[in-house]
Amino acid sequence: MNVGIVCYASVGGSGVVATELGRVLAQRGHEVHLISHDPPFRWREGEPRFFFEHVTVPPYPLFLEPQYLLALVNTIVRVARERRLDIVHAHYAVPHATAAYLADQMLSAASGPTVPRTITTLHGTDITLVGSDPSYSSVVAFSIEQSHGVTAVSHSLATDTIRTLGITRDIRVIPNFLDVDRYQRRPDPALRARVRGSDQDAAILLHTSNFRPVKRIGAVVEVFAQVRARVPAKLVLVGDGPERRRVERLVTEAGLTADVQFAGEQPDALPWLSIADLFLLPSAQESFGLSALEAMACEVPVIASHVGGLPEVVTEGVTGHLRAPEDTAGMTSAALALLQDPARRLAMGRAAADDVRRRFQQDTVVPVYERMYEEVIAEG
Ligand code: GMT
Repeated sequence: MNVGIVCYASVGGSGVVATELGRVLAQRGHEVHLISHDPPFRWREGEPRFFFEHVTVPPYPLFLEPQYLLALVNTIVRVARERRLDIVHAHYAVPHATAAYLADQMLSAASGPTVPRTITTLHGTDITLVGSDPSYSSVVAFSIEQSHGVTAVSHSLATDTIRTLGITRDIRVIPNFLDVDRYQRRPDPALRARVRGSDQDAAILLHTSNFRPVKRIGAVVEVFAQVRARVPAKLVLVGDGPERRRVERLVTEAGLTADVQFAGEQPDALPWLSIADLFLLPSAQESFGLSALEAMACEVPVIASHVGGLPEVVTEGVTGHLRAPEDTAGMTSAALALLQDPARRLAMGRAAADDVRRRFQQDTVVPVYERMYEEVIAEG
């Protein structure tokens, strides 16, 4: 098949999933065109059958706001015609599902080769935060209804979409996935020793995200401060984003600067995940929690919020612990119990990696997307 994948290029779960899906589809023999405003950060030039199509938004002094949607629709139509796309797969509904719908209308109206079928994958904030905002909700709901196929990354997100946007069509749940041959714990004693510094007995707690308010990094620091009061520990914060300065201030005010390291945005989180003893994700909302899945694959038990799709990823007491988002005391107790029982923590880490292999590996999940493409093409 010839597949156009529309996604965001910025560091964020939906762009990562879209790019990895494209990569695996290309490896499986399909021709894949990633359509975005910049090369997605996981995309590399030169991989066979895996191309990047740039959306150019020309500036014009009259426009105070860039006309991204129009440029995107135009690019989808161009790529569909030039590359004879069979599928346009929009990742993140806002505004990609709308762009796919408009492109479909244009291509259907013109006589020409077969018109690609459209699929929208819902990732989370496109529904829970952005898409359900009254400023967008009508057009987002309409565009989702008009897609020839719709998927959501968790049952929780599918339910939220039906509840908040009143969607009536079938939403298929296809979970996020990982390349488990790559995502494995790869111990790096030098990095671990460097993070521990003068405290070589310290446990390492880790959080990775794009530092947005929904991630509640203040709660990460709070849990860490309470853990640190009881056992030697270090906290590594991987990523960057709007909350960074505020979190830096919190760390300074709590007198924790010697024990908290800001690692910044990392092209590869694997070395950091591989030195961690626990992963913290106390988000206010999380439709799936790809970062938790990455931690699990690296044998790191997850302490997270019991929200959204996280209970579909983390199994309470088996691969991690889930508490109400505001229950930082509960998260602290769960973290301390694991740190004070290394055998249990290690067993939980191994169970987590096994679970990722069993339920979330790319060789199992990507064929489900492939079958869905075939189905929507057959229905066309
Ligand atoms: O949450 C983010 O920071 C980014 C966001 C995105 O769309 O890029 O993530 C959402 O999609 C990810 C991939 O499907 C999910 O793993 C995240 O849970 C989801 N984020 C939220 O629901 C807050």
